[in-house]
Amino acid sequence: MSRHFAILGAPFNRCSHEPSRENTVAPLRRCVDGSWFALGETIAQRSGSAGLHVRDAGDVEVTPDIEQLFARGEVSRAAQRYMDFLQGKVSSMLASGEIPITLGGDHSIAIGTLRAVLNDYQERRGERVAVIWFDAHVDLNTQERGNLHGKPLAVLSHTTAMLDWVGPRTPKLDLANVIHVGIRDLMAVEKTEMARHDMTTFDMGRIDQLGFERVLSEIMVAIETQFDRVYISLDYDVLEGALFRACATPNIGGLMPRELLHAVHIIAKSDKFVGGEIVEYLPQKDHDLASRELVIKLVDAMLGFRI
Ligand SMILES: [Mn+2]
Repeated sequence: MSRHFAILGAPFNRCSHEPSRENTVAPLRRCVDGSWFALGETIAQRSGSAGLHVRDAGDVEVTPDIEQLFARGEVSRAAQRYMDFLQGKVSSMLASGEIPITLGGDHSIAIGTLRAVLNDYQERRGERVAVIWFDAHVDLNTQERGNLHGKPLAVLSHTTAMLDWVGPRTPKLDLANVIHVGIRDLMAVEKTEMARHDMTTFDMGRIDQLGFERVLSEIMVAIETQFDRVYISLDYDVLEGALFRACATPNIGGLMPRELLHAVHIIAKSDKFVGGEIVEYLPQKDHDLASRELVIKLVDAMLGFRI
């Protein structure tokens, strides 16, 4: 089976706990001193392997009119406008049969990418999409206050208090289709929501009890038996925060690179894999460049490679 991947940058970091105007994707694309890795080389190396096509689709930029909205303090409208652009870009990739791999950006960008995925697979084809959410947090803050990067699942599932984000034409993500992996930090309001919905959650305590391989095999059985498609939303902060601190919210007690690379590789090799994203990585905090190399390896794992 031939697979066509499109690598898309979504350097939107304006709705995080530590907002920034920096383009966090650009440094991944180019060679830097002190690191062997660059995204461009991975794309060139993998494209043309048997049946595999990979292209760099460039960035969805924060346009001057969005900047103007931010300057006027209209954060919600600015973010909605960006998500509309991003959704349009991902939709056109899906329409041409591509598998989008999006590099954030903070986790709010999942609103744009997943709306495109849900429109195409769930609304148009009537299929059930599993969303594997690797994260230290559940990102289900339903309150008006707080940063958008802590709310993508509240917005996508229409359980948010931010009603202007949800309209009759926005696809609704059923929280029963989300499998959380790596959770270890919850808000009270999120605990309430989790109790209300039938969610599958492998928090770090459960992962340590069961062992990671058993957790991964349970996830794969769920994908095989209950879903038509699978999408990966990967927040960098799922990683062990004592070592991997190149994000706004590092959190100790998380996954190690080997576990995460293994899981992403196994899931992305499934015929049901329709795309993924890696979010929240901040190159300006990545002093030894280890995280840069890991993020590029995670992209490679999404392309189906471990070596
Ligand atoms: Mn997140």
